[in-house]
Amino acid sequence: MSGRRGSGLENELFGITFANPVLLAAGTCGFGEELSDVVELDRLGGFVTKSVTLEPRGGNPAPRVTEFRAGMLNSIGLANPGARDVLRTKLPWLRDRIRRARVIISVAGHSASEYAEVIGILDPGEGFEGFEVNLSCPNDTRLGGLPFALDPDAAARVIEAVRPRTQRPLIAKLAPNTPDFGPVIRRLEAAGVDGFTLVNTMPGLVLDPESGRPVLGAGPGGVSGPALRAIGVHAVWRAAEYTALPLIGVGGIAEGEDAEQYLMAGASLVQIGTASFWDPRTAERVLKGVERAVTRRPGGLGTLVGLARRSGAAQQPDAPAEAAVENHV
Ligand code: RRO
Repeated sequence: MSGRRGSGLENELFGITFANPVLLAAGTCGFGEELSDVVELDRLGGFVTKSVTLEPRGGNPAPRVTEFRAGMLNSIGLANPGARDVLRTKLPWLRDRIRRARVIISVAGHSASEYAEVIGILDPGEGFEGFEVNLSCPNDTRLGGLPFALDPDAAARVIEAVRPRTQRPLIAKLAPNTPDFGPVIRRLEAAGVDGFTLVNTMPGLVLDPESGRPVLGAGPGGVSGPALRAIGVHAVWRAAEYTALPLIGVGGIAEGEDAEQYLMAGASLVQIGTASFWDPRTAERVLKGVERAVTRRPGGLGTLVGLARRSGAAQQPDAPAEAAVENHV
């Protein structure tokens, strides 16, 4: 069975043991319960919940999702029941029903203090291991401004505000359209994050050719699916130049070899998003592919993680001297 002890797929990161490196991405599996009839969640390394805000949010006007040839565009608008309801109704289900998969709660907000309040409410709950701090939602930017992840000072203020509220791991989710990952990674590391997820969706727009109007009710949205894969792999590869903290790769993974690219670029875990909507068994298929790739290599998962960087192919003329590449396996 995938992920059994000695399978070579186990991975200890942030003080948590993941049975295998394949997780479901935030926003694609609700709070677990919604998917539990179609996906055997405990076969996976884990999953990340929908982002939780302080107050309940109804989300953006329909349609919220549309497909195009290279992927999907969404503008859900952070629809979620709010932190207090998640504590009361979602966490107990996770505590009672999830045995082996590691659960990460995604959190979001409009201000540093809102993130801190959300984490303050959820932290005493049970049934999860850590927080993914969503600093990069393209559809719900900090009031009147950029997503936090595109403003290293603002992003650091969020982590500084939440760090004292929890001892659990904090994983910052970054944006694909970050011009240079160095500044934001350095600031967030100094503020106390434990790792990074790369990447959120890419801002995009699909217009109806007849009317000339945006197809989505909210107008623009976030691009995911195959169109995002090369962008995400590149982001992980770049980020690994700046940090030795664990990286989680997400964007356009549908097959084992897509996940392998992320691992080779320097990710220790991967998340499956859009492809699960098209086939809920995608994550299990990706896991089987990764298992085959790991079995082919005598050193297990450790030989895959960061392989592209160790091969020398990643050497850039502008790579920082202190470039940090470590295997988190
Ligand atoms: O809810 C959304 O519209 C949404 C979020 Br919070 C996010 O982080 N990324 C995305 O593509 N959509």
